[in-house]
Amino acid sequence: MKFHTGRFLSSSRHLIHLQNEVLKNLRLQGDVALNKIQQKATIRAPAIRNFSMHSTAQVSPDEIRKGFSKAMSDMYRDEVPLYGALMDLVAETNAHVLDTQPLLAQQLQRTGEIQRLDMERHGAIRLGTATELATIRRLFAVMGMQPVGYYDLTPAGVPVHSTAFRAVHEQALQTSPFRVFTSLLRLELIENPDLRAFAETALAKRSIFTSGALALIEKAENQGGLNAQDADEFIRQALETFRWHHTATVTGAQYQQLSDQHRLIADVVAFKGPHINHLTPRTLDIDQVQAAMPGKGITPKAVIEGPPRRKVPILLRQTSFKALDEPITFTDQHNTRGSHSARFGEIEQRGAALTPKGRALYDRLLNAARDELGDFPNEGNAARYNELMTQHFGEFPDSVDGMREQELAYFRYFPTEKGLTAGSLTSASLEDLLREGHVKAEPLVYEDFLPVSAAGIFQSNLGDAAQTHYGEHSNRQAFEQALGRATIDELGLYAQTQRRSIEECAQVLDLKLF
Ligand code: OOG
Ligand code: NI
Repeated sequence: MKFHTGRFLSSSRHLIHLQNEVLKNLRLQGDVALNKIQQKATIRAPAIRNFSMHSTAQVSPDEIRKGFSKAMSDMYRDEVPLYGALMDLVAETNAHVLDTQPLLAQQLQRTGEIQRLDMERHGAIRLGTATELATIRRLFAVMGMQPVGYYDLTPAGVPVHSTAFRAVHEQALQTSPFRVFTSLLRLELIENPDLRAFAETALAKRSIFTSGALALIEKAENQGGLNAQDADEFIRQALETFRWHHTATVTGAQYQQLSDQHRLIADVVAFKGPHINHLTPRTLDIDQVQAAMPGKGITPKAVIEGPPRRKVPILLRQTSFKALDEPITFTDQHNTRGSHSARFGEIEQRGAALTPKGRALYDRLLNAARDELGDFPNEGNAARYNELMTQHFGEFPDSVDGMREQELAYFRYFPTEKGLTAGSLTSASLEDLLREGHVKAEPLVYEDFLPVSAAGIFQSNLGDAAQTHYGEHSNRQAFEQALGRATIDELGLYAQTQRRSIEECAQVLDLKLF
């Protein structure tokens, strides 16, 4: 491998030097420094972004996303108090984990993840039409979010397919890791032609974006960005699309018909807009939070989705609490008499992104455990499911070295102090550098979602009526046509981040790597 010295690399080299200076100081100051970092991370997230105060220059999409994520969180906390309770519990647990696991705290400092921990959250929405999906793609692009991955949920009886809008570069993710799991309803799966026609008409009538949001999306596209004042206004206008509405757009009987077909269809078709249905904070120990939830009046679902507990976490583990019954007024009622449940709570713990080989192993072990269980995991078989998962995942190496040697995960490489002060290196292989302790490998965090887990989260909120079987196959092409562009392959993104970190190591250590 050969490296070029470019402007980008030399400035990132400077940055890494700075980071390492900071790290050196941190190590000296220990826990005190850690507390400072946490405080700083909290202080840095302002209550309401007000870009107008700064300048007339364009605001970076990453800053707009950061502001939007905060505004969304504030709105959701106001509307769903249990979300606030969950956030507090996660913050408490994370602080405890950082206090009691200094090695983990150091690792999070090295990778910079500690600065994004408090900002970390993902949400989800469900859309009804191709136009809505194409427009939301443009809206998210203003905030530097692109569609990553394609998820087909129909094998699990959920009539949607989805993508995740998120930032794609590690530096952008560092500013704000906000993601939105975005699903498109597959109306073609409604068998009853009258009901399908009704759903199509209802969706065609609604307009889920404010005219202000549409105008600012266009302005951003034409100008290549937004100035401070426009960015503030954009956040306010964009937020409206995700708001909860207490009134439905259909009669009680129509709602019932849609719901009888599939509760998810009613959730999309019967409302003015695609209300955000959850916002998920990231915890450092999901088992601890799961165990503490009942004590806070929150009832979690029976099993944690994703891989079992491990020393080196991989991919994504998630658990949720059931959607709340909320009062709704239908068009033929004057008072609030109906109810609808859509909004729920969820927490996640993120681990290493897996290579195609690692992912194939994960899928094989997960399928084996589920096949042996012979049923969807539920309250009745949860203990057995956990046992089977632990048993089958025994085959998955549970150490950084083991995962590296077998090329099961992606890593980021960081120069160590020893490497920085070594001085006399001229050329080396990555393996040499690792062996000599000049470079350290840290698992690259998984930024995406898992289809089987997503199906489990959907199911836990939909109840038994949702166990429909759809004959149709996955239709990525139709999804991308509706979206107006191809979805990005997440594995390529991880490989690029890994490669950039190796190049930066070579630059900082003034090395030619081979
Ligand atoms: C999305 C469910 C999937 C996740 O984290 O996998 C999800 C939805 O219910 O709309 O949130
Ligand atoms: Ni989620």
